[in-house]
Amino acid sequence: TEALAAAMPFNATKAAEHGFANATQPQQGATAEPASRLPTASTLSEENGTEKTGSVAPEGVNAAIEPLDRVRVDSSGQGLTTNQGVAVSDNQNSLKFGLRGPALLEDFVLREKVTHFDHERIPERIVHARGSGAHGFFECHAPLTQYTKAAPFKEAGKITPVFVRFSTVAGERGSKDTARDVRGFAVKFYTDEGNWDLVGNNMPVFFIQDAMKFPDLVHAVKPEPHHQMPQAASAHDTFWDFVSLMPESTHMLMWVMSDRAIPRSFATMQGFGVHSYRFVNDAGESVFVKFHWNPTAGTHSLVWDEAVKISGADPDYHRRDLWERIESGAYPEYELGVQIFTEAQAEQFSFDILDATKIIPEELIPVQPVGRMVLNRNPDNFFAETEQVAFCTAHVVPGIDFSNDPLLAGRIHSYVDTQISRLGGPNFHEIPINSPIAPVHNNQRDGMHRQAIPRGRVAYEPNSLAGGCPFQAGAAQGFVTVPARLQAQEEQAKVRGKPEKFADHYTQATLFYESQTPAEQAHIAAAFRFELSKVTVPAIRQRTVSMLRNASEALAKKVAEGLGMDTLPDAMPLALAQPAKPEVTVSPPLSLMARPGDGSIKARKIALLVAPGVMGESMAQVQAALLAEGAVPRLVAPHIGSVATAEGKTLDADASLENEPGFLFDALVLPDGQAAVDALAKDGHTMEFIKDQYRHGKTILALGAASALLEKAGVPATLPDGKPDVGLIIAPSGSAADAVATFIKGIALHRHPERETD
Ligand code: HDE
Repeated sequence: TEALAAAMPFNATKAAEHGFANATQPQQGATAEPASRLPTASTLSEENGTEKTGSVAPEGVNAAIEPLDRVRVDSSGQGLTTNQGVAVSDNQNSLKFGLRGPALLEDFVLREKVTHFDHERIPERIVHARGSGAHGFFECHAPLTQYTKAAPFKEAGKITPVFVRFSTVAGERGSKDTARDVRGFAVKFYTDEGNWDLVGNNMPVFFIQDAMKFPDLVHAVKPEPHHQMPQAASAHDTFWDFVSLMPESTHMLMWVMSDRAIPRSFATMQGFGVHSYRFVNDAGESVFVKFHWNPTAGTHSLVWDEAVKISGADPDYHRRDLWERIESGAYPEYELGVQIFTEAQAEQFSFDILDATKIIPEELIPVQPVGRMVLNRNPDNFFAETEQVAFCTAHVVPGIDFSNDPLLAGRIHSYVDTQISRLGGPNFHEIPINSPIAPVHNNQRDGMHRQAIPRGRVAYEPNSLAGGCPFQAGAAQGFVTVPARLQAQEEQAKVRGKPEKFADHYTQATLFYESQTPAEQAHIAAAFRFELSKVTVPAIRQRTVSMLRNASEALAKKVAEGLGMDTLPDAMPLALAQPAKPEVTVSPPLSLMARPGDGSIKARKIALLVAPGVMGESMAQVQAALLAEGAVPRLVAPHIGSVATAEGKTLDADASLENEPGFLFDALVLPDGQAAVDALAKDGHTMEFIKDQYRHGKTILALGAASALLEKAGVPATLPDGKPDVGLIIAPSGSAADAVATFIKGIALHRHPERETD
């Protein structure tokens, strides 16, 4: 029927995959399938959106989803079949010769099932194996056509669908989310002029300057080859051996030892394109550009003790957070900013813009907001989408071009190459999550897993037999590489080497460290101390400290003290004796504190401790106020299930003190009601809960009788310097409704580092 044909635009003979197998045997004169049997367009995110949890993905906003509909399988109400569409009568027993007899080779149902199973795994990514993905859209603020003809920036309000994958770098596919590591921030824009992949990280610089060193870096950070330890960690000999012999890594080490390496959420970290790219406009004029993603929720990280504990209690912490934010309608959102500069400006900088170990301070070239990205839809299937998505720096569209950054050059090769082995051949672009929404027409043919069925006898160009099609698009439509600038005569020889400014390895490491708040500086020192304490070879520790002396004497001293070194080793000799004077020596936006966010507490997880005898009314007031702000309050009790309140009602506890410990929450409410307080005071978990919340700088609201719990846990009433602690709110009985407003403001500050003493 027409309705059926419309629902299966690509291949009507594959109806079973579309979830309505009966349609393969249409009855004479049959009418359209009932609507309930047609493939559903909704994902879990849509189905689970409720009034309570928030809105659902706006209809029609994501054009990249429609092509995926073609391959969506919805088995509800369907019978089981083989891959050939043959109905399976018995999915419990293999075919045997008699009940106790041998299994038979002819059992194609069993063999197909097991053979498929045997091949279910594909090689994991050599780096960035652990990742989580989401669909969304990019919306352009204003036309950027003065600089670029790239499709997403053509007009105000233009929507381009995206798929984003966040990842850690070093760990394997099943490793913990909260490892100290760089985070990948890869965005696939399905533009109407082809796919553009902006494959970035959550830090704007990198360890090395030249692709030649990438395999060495990765071999050094991965688990050591003889015993495969440690997993998802840089705290081991080979990593520090390598980086301490590569002083160009000093700047990146500052970032990785900072709280940036342990984000609270993918929704609260920045993203960066890292390299200088080019924008190209219609006239073929080009400028350089650096890309920045800034989270609307602000930047917010964990503290190390918290990250370590979370990795045990919830290794999927970031994946779960991303999923739950989207399911509840608290969509992660980021502003895209660009730093635009010319070749002439670049020549004046004290650093080389082709060097990926350098940033361009925002004071020098401001970051202009150009659009926003919203992640509003969870994938239907992790493997089909998040695992099979293939990002490539080589995927650019007209209007975007490369710079000569030698690290980028290596990447342009590597990503396509790695997909060929990871996804089993050259046709990975046909996997639904990778296929562009722009039409694809060329003379490439065959290869493993080919999906398209090209028609006709012509697979070459020029041709006359197909009227010259597909024809060359020409310079007006097609991608035209920006002609490289002519270089000075002496630079034109083939060389293996680097420009001189690449040899300044420390100026920007100093800039980063000097731009941090005291608490952040303390965390950096603690991270170096932690990592180097795991290094077993003293010479490697020494060499690292001698390298750090060139970036910051103060930091080197703190780290040396932390390692029990009596004297500081000599500073490492400089590769460039007199580095150029930097334009900027302190850059406040480099601190995470510079981006507090929009003040919202959406998706924050807040523990409301309860026990029998709790004053239920006051808890209900706090709970309602938090829900109204889009936060996620959870009632945590000595055990799950019902809890009797002082008012003779019951509450239903969502979690127990044991299965959801304190460090999994952003804030804490302690209950009023003497009996509840007495019961909680007896439970060792309560004390751990409160201590962790306090130590990790979380906002705590103690209602009425609960102040006794604070005392028992040894929580001081004021900060170490005697000043009031704004993150600690003690509300007398009956004042919960008033206190909750202060509590919410405290949570919006993310954390209270001024408490830290350890
Ligand atoms: Fe990657 N990188 N990389 N990288 N990278 C990969 O590609 C590589 C670099 C980044 O979620 C691989 O599909 C080389 C910088 C992200 O699927 C591989 C060099 C930056 C992801 C590869 C670099 C990145 C990858 C592994 C130095 C930040 C995950 C699997 C020349 C700007 C993408 C894959 C995803 C993944 C190579 C350096 C970011 C092997 C050779 C710098 C976010 O191709």
